[in-house]
Order: sequence, then structure tokens, then C-alpha cells
Amino acid sequence: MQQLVEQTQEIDFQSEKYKDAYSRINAIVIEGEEEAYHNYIRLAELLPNSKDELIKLSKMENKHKKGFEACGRNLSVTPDIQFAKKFFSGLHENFQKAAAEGKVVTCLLIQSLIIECFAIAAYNIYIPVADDFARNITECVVKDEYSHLNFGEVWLEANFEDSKAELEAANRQNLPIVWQMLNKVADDAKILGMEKDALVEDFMIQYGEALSNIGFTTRDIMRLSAYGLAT
Ligand code: Y39
Ligand code: FE
Ligand code: FE
Ligand code: FE
Repeated sequence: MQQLVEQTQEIDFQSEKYKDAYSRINAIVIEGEEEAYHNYIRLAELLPNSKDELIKLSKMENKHKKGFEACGRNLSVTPDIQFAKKFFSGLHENFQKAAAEGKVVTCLLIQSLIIECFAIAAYNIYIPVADDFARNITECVVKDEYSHLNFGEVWLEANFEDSKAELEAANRQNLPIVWQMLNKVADDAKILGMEKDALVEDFMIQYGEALSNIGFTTRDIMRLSAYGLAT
């Protein structure tokens, strides 16, 4: 704990180096929230029985986006949205394609498991090293993200046997993209005080727990969650 406090005090939130890295990480988070907003609206069309709940989740994502835009403004940082759009393009395209094919299991794996776990890991690691303004916002946001992850878990658990094969294929297609995204952001994250190892560890814990809650065995989880990690 002492160590965390000291580390926080060392960060100069107004240095050019910090603000340069923040222009990309902040953009990733803003663009991620924007895409999550649209993804839950799309999911509401695909799952009419859960429409009201999914629209509620989409509205939360839109609120998160506004919160993180305020974090950038607070540090006088202009988010590099073009960089962020490219950062998300792999998962974005795979979500769009799956949605067009009516593959709701793949859409849920991409948004409600992979992206939510990525968000939870990133926000958990960010909170202790954030500026006071951003910490307050991120603490509220991360609570919501757990509820989004929970939506995916509950739906996929209820439909586990029918979803298993598609989940395996979607995991194989999309998890390697997450490891590539982590590599692309590792240097900037480090400047913000976030270690890549800690991000990987937290993601693995969230994702492994999610797969377990859905019904996968420990053996399956080991195989699924490390897929593409070493490449
Ligand atoms: O469900 C959500 O709100 C997720 C869209 C938001 C994505 C956040 C992505 C965070 C990755 C940041 C990487 C920083 C190291
Ligand atoms: Fe939009
Ligand atoms: Fe969000
Ligand atoms: Fe979310």
C-alpha cells in the first residue's frame, strides 16, 4: 500500500510525456466506450427478449464515454481517436460480421466477455495510479463493467450446451487480437504507471472466472484463456 502511494505521488500528470501517452490511452477508452454503446444496441436487436436490459447497458456505456472525455479535458489532453479506431478495428470488424450473420454467441463473447474483461483489467490497474479526477470516474465505471460482464455470463450459462462450439471458435479468432492490442498499448500504459504483466494477469483472472461461471471446466479454461498469448 505504501508503495502505491509513493508511486502515485511520483507521476507528473502535466508532463508532456504523460499527456502524449494519455492522448492515446484516453482515446482508446473513449472509442471503446463508444463502440460498446453501439454493440449493446446491436445486441438488443439480436436478443429481443433482453432488449430493455441491453438498452440500459448501452446507455451506461454512453455515460462512461462522457466521463472519460471529461478526464481528457481535465488534463488538457486531446484524444487521438484515429489511433483508437485502428486499435479496435480487429474486434470491431469481427463483431460487425458476426452480427450480420446473426451469430449472437460470438457477439456476446467479443463484447460482454473479452472487451468487458479487458476494460475491467485496465480500469482496476489504472485506479491506483490515476489522477484524483479520473480515479473517481473510473471507480464508478468499473462497477458498471462488472454488471455488463455478468449479463454475458448469465446468458451464455443459460445457453451453454448450444453455445459451446461457437464460443470455442470465437475465442480462437478473437483472443489473439486482445494480446496484440495489449502489446500495442504496453509502452503508453507503462508511462501512466500501468504494468503490462499486471494487465495480463488481471485479464486472465477476469476471463477465466467468466468462462468458469459459464460452465467451462478448469482444463477448458486453461486451453481457452492462453490461446494466442505466446504468438
Ligand atoms: O465495456 C466497456 O465499457 C469497454 C469498452 C470499454 C473498453 C475499454 C478498453 C480499455 C483498454 C485500455 C487499455 C489500457 C491499458
Ligand atoms: Fe456513435
Ligand atoms: Fe463501459
Ligand atoms: Fe461495458
